[in-house]
Amino acid sequence: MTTAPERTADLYPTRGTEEVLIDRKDPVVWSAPGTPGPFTDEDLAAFERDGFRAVDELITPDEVSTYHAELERLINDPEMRADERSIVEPRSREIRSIFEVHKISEVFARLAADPRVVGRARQILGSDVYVHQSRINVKPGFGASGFYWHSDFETWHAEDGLPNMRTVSVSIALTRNYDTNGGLMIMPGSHRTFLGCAGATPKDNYKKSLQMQDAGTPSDEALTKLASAYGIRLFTGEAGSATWFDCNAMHGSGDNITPYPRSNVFIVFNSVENTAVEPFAAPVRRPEFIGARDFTPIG
Ligand SMILES: O=C(O)CCC(=O)C(=O)O
Ligand SMILES: [Fe+2]
Repeated sequence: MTTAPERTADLYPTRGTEEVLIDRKDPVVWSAPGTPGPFTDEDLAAFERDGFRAVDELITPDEVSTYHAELERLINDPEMRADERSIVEPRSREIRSIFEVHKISEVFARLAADPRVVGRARQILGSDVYVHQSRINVKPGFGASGFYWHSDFETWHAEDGLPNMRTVSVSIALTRNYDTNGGLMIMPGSHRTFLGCAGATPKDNYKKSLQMQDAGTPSDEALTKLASAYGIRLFTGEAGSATWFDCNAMHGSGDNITPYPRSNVFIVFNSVENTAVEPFAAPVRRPEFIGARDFTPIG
């Protein structure tokens, strides 16, 4: 008797002919209440409800100086500029993002493995975790472009093959995030609805999408519906503050036309019980510096 090869069911179809809204099929907080860690039960309940949780001083001002100096070193390093993991602004040609900073830099590796960081990720995901992606988003002043509305999970599912919503991001501010310099906006509660996007994924989509998102972009109608239902929250905070957000939260950020850079480091943790399979809606996998295939637990 022959058996068909094992396939992971696709709980979240996307990139088809039509845009679809589907209820979330996965828990938001995967650990049992009372699981020890830096988050309190109240924090976890708020995360479950809103799809995010802000932490005022995740790292100290001294640590901010260290990490910010490392960011400056990386973006001013000519070798880094030539590296495929650096993404430049289409207009100014300044560095916009550097991927895989936890592999490039020992300093950022330490941050990704810090118990204040991994401990929270473990509490949310209810298991050991590994880094699916890390990046610094520099957002220099005077015209850095924003990130159009998206759900990270939509892309990670379609293009990187993450099966379930068991992934969480932390954005740690390394400069002050004002209400004017392109801070992160999230629709609270939007993490409960999956927006399957219309349109097939072109090959090598990632090259374009890292500068400007196209495939995987929600329609105006869907965004209007979600914003009317959930509202929009803007995150501000001192350097050292952090925002934890669910992989399916609808989020984005505007351009930064102020003189004040908005530089954050993002670390994405995935559960070791949700490792990547083949992409669900893309012809090829993205490179590993964007979607990791090394599932070694961190911390
Ligand atoms: O840096 C931002 O404002 C948002 C970035 C983001 O959503 C992402 O990197 O997926
Ligand atoms: Fe995102």
